[in-house]
Amino acid sequence: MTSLVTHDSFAPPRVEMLIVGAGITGLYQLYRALEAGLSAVLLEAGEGVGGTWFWNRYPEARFDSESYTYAYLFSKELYDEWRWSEHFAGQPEIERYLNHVADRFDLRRHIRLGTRVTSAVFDEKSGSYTVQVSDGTNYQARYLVAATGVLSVPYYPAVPGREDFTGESYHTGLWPTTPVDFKGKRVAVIGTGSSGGQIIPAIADEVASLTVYQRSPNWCTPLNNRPITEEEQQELRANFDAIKQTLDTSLSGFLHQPYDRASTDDSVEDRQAFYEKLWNSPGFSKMTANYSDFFTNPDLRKEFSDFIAGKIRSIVTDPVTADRLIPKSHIYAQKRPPYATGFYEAFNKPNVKLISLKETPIQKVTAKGIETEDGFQEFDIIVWATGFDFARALQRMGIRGNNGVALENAWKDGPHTFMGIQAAGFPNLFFPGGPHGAAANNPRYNGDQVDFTMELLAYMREHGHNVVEPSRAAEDEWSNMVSAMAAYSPFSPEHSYYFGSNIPGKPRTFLINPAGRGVLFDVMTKSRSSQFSNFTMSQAGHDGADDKVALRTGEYSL
Ligand code: NA7
Repeated sequence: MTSLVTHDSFAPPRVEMLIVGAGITGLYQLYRALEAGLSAVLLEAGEGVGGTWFWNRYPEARFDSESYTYAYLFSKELYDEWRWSEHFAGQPEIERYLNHVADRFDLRRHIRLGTRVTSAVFDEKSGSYTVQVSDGTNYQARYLVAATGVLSVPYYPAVPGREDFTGESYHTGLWPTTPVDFKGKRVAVIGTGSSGGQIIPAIADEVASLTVYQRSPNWCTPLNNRPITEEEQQELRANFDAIKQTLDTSLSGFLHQPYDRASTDDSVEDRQAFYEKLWNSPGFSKMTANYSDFFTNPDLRKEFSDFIAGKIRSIVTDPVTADRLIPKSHIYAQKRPPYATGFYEAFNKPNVKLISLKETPIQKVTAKGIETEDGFQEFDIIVWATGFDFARALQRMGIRGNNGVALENAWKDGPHTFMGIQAAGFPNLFFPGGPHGAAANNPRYNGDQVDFTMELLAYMREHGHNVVEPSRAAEDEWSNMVSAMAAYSPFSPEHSYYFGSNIPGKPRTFLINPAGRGVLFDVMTKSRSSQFSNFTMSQAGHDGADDKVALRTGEYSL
């Protein structure tokens, strides 16, 4: 086994790149680091690889981007040999895929599972991070890549008595690896976002009773999933180059073709027929292949919302329940919409009941169940499908940059970044897939960020640099762009977790890239062609050992 990291009784393990998080972005980063000849270790808190697709293993957790557009494109061999069974794969298949990738590219020996970072402090003299982890190991890392994701810190609302419940209690984002037996149980699901939208219809048939506690309804539309036929499998393989080209350049990172007509080009009747077509189309195409003025015309989004309201009324037989399931305070795309299968139909089952928390708020959770203003109900299982503290993971890792400044303090009013890749004052820290990043099909954006980082590091190596951070001017320009363009985003500061609106006390600031992939590409191109002039680079003194020398002489075996 190759020795990649130094380790003796005096020196901490030294590594050129330490990656945190074995999700889709972290695994890709590890692959690219090793390909470039860097010594690299990946630390993952979970007991398996997969990130989001390890933790969110609740029934019916699945992609709502097409499987082959969410998966890796860096290896044609990998693409050819992996046959996704469905257009939108379920969690078990996704987890198998990511494990296959870890094995296929011999990544596993660089991965430490069950290992959580507790602090990462930058040392200006050596130009490296000292990273402490939960098992007591202290790593010395030249580059620290936090591939910690944006939907990785589960949020539990502060409901009185939540911890008093003596039955089984689960958060969808922290689902156990041992199966949960729902059969014949009295179950409560709290939350009707994407996770609630998936788990509710999945368990409705087997439970004795299912009570859904909904605070705000969502514009949930059908995922329209189906198996990939043999003919489609062959097409997917035959068209790899064209598919890759589209996905590498598409502004949304999807294969969906934008529609070339504006809503004003069509009559009211034609628009209704078009909405019907969209209703039956896969996943996100309801947004990405909608009329060309979809994102700029709230009247159109209102009309599309009314169309969906009509669908809800036509599916849900009880008119009171149907009305409760129709959003009144936001229109389509002001919040990230869920795509699910059989969500509204589930409320027609005799054992499924909807409680509107707007009408009857939860008063407390007790040892046996949930009490609302309307009365008390006993449960065997409570499922918290209550979402995440978006992009929070990065700030709770104990990162300190220049002059010992904590990232948590530097970002107390919200993240400041350059391209969602780096922050001024935090040299050699990269956070692909973090705040100010992806705004549509995430892995495509996150991959752009990893690729750019590797180009930057290659340039530095060529020019004798080993410390890099963006200039304040570049960071300000990007962060000001994020704030200014947020006003043009369809997402609403009052309703969308992209503004942190779901977490009490969280600063209301836009957390993704509102200008999309086009602007990201432009800024990257300009940066490259100016020899990365919007970054400050330097060569830190070595603390007695060159990384490469350490690499060759190290005893620590992976
Ligand atoms: P979401 O989309 O943030 O949904 C969380 C749900 O939990 C949503 O319905 C919330 O209602 C509800 N919630 C939050 N706090 C409370 C309290 N205090 N009481 C009752 N209900 C509450 O998270 P998901 O896990 O479903 O999806 C996250 C992402 O995963 C999704 O966007 C995709 O990218 C995949 P609210 O709307 O805030 O009133």
